Amino acid sequence: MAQTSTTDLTAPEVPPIAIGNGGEWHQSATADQPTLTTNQGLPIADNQNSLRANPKGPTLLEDFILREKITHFDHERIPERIVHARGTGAHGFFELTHSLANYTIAKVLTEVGVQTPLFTRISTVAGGSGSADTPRDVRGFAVKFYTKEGNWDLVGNNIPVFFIQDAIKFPDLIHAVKMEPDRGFPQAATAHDTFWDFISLTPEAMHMVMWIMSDRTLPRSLRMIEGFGVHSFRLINANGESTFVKFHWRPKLGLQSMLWDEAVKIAGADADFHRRDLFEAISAGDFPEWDFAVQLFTQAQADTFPFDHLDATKLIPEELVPLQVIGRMMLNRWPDNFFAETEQVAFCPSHVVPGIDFSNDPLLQGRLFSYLDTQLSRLGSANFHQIPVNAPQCPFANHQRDGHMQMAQPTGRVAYEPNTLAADSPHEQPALGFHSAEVGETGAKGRIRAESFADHYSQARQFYLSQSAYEQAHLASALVFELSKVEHPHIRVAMVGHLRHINENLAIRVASGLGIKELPPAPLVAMAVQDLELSPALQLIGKMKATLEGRAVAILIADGSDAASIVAVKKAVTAAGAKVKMVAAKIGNAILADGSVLPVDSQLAGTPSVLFDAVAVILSEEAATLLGKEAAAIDFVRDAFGHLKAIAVDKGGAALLKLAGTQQDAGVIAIDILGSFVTAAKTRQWGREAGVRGLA
Ligand code: HDE
Repeated sequence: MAQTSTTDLTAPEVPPIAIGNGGEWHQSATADQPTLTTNQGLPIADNQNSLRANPKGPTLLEDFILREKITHFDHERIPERIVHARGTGAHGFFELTHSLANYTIAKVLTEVGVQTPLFTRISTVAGGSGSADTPRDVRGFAVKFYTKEGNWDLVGNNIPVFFIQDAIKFPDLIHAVKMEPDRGFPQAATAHDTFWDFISLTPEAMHMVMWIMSDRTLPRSLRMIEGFGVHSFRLINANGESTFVKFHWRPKLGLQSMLWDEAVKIAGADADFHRRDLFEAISAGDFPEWDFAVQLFTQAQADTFPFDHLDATKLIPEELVPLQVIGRMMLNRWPDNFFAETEQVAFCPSHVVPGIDFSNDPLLQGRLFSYLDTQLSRLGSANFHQIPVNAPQCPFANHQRDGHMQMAQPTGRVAYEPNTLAADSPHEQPALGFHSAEVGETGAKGRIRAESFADHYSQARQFYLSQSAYEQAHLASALVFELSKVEHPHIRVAMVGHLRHINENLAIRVASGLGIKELPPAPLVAMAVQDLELSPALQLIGKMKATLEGRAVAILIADGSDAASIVAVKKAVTAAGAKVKMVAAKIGNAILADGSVLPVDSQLAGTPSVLFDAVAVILSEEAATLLGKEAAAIDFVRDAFGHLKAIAVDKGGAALLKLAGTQQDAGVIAIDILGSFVTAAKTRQWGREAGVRGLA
């Protein structure tokens, strides 16, 4: 159900409405209002009626105004992205805090203090553009830096590894995950046969499977996700020496995820939950921020890693190569127009600047082709770089010309280089221009996967074992949920076989959740699974920040609630950085016990507690009795408890919890010890989980 945003809601002064022939309404223009025109600039006198042969007669073909308007409307849509169709974006800047001048000549990475404008789009992968924000899915994390030396697009994800090692498998992966072709469902979901069929036949995906079944794919807010460039890239310095680099974004608000049950319910309560959250934060001046960090390493170091860094199904643990924070990104401006900017923005991993180059990662190599290619069918023209959101913000010039929707109007007779006829025409610049890293290549051509890409399970094991017990339980339960939606038993069994290579106990938990009595044999492996050192940095709960910054608290109230308690809760949680909403059975005003009038922000039936991080329930005892008969109120408190949230209660609040059959625990806190509530609200009541949910 739709929610209103934090915009100026005061009614504008509207000119009077006149009733014309047939009772239709015309809003007459004031002198200072711009005139409505056709695309040719013709002033329009009547935008309510088409041209008809007589008042009840047919519409005339002659009506060029109608035809122009409808024709434009008919062609309003462009193809949505094949993957990552659902996304939201914002403008901002990148500021470098530490120079990488020893490693690269890229100005964006060497000029400390300079702010580089950028546009960032965060997306889900599988769903269509109209799908919900909260399915279990990877989030795309694409940043276009408008640098002085051209656009640099860092097109990454919120997970540091990928499903496959070679680009040639990408269309199969995506066909398997998208809705099944014969039935047209499920939308935005991996929990179906074709996805798990493909995965069960693709052992290289097992590490990514651990990540997507973890809570990483259920972010609480897009402001609370990490971003990764995934592939190794190269930095090239002034001497032409190159160093490998992995790029990372780290959210200042810390990582936080939803529980699966919350994600499911939020999809119904507010399908735009993430988009709205980002919009509201930026509108309120609460600008999301990420640290930008790099892992730098040489070929000699890479040779000692127990995996191949060119294999995108592997990550480099932070414990092996520490992250160096070198800058920050802030998103501080919402686009003026969703279509013009967020929909038309075209990211391409091949957009780099001098000093940044590609590695031989075969997945990256395929991407270098795909993104430019897809823009041609999505944006319809080789001139997509002229769309304002895609255009470099530095001078750019070459001799490419013409094409659909050419906006530039070059002058002169020269459209080639070299030339002697136009001294001021663009020429190549060996000193300033882009140079590829000088890398020697030897060996025989062939469709061959390197031996070093053969280990598919060691990092999957490392990931699973590095998680906290709560996260392991969520991951195992996610696998049970997903595989229980798979109709073909042999696919479920095959997946359990793979899990045995990752961790026997995980395989047992999942098998038991799926009712598989006997563990299937594990598939043959090309390479023995290694026990890598655990990496606590891979945890999510471990990276949560105990804070209410960027979080939201609901206060459930009714007529007769205690004003002083409401004020005290609001003050305490606002001081800790949270946004507060008053929720009541009716929108409008509540008349509190002391006779004061308090505006209500949201109606209870449309505002379940899943939309908040913590709740307070402040009610008179009569109101509690009344709300005890209201399913939405019972769900409100029962879900808050089931979702491990801190709950502050006064006497009436406690009575409602009792009516909802909710237990008491350390996370249910009397309103008079507000400090404890604020502390508890900054995290989840993890200890409660075993008592409220049967996890695998
Ligand atoms: Fe993409 N991917 N991808 N991808 N990808 C697209 O480009 C592709 C991959 C990622 O907000 C498409 O403009 C291939 C990895 C993001 O606009 C398309 C392969 C990673 C976005 C495409 C991959 C990504 C896309 C669809 C395997 C993380 C959204 C529309 C070789 C590092 C960008 C478009 C935005 C979008 C192809 C794998 C991230 C079809 C062939 C790995 C964030 O070109």
